Amino acid sequence: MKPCLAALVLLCSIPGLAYGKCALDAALAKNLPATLEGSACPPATDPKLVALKEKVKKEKTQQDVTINMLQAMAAVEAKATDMLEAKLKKLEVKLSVLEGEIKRKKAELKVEDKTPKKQGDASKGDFPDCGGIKIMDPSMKSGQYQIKIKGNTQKTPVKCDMETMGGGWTIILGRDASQTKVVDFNQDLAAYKKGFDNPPETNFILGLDHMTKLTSQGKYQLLVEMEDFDGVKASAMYKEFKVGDEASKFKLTIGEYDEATSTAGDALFFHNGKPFSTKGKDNDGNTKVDWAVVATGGWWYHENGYAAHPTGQQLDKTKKADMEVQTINWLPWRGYEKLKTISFKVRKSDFKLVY
Ligand SMILES: [Ca+2]
Repeated sequence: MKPCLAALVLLCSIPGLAYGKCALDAALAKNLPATLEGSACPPATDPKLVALKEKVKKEKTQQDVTINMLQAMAAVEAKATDMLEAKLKKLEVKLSVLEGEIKRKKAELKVEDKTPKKQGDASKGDFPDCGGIKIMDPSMKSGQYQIKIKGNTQKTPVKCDMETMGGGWTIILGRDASQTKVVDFNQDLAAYKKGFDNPPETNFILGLDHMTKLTSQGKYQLLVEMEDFDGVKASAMYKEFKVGDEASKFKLTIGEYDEATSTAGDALFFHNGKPFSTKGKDNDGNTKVDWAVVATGGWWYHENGYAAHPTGQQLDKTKKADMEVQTINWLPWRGYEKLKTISFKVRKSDFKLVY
């Protein structure tokens, strides 16, 4: 027996391992130049063969990703249609309710609120979130503050939005692709647990551990704001946002999308109930695609990828990613077209300013 044939027989006798490999080699060898033709078992280290195999593997991954991208887009479009139909029905009811609402609000304004202001010192981190600081002193401006999240021994530096819709928003994620300082969001679970770019500037995420504790302090609503590269803005409001603990793989809970105040379309329904995935922690439920690796971010990836992707690469207008699933996106609004900015802000549902 020729040495090569002997090696082939030996390799192919290992069940489930060598047979597929040899069969693939043989199939690939058919497309190779004449020098390799007829070889029963071409050497595995042949650079042409290795490159070919790599190419086939890459094309397969790209194919899987494309199929999933289309499925995600279809789900988003179906949801948008459903929502439009529901909206039409709701509008009629709303119209009749509005009059009563206006009367009620007018009456409320006349009643003086006797609730005492909360006492404390914002500079000492006496408050559990930005809403607490704003309620204590409504004159507080947007910027960096220290908060003391229940269950944490340390204070946490956070960025607060003290203006939008009454203010009091704790910003848990911020992206701005136009910034020259680039922050890498392709990080592992340890980094996402802790959060990065602290204290927060423009491209940052509050740690998952902090998100878990923060959103356990009460019921929180979520405001997502975004802007494209033409300066057009959109937003999405959700009535609930909650992050589970590490045992639940930081499971995401997303409440009802608030159509009345939102313009960007609902993307987060797609991620509701999903665990968090990062490189090294593939929890997306898709056995063929490792979405955190393919999309180069950490996120509550769905088995078909994502409908929202604020943790994509920080790419300015002129720059391109290797794959379009690697950018900052909000599918119902701009599809896979990359966005310039996006931010996620949370505030207690019962937030109310006391003047
Ligand atoms: Ca996967």
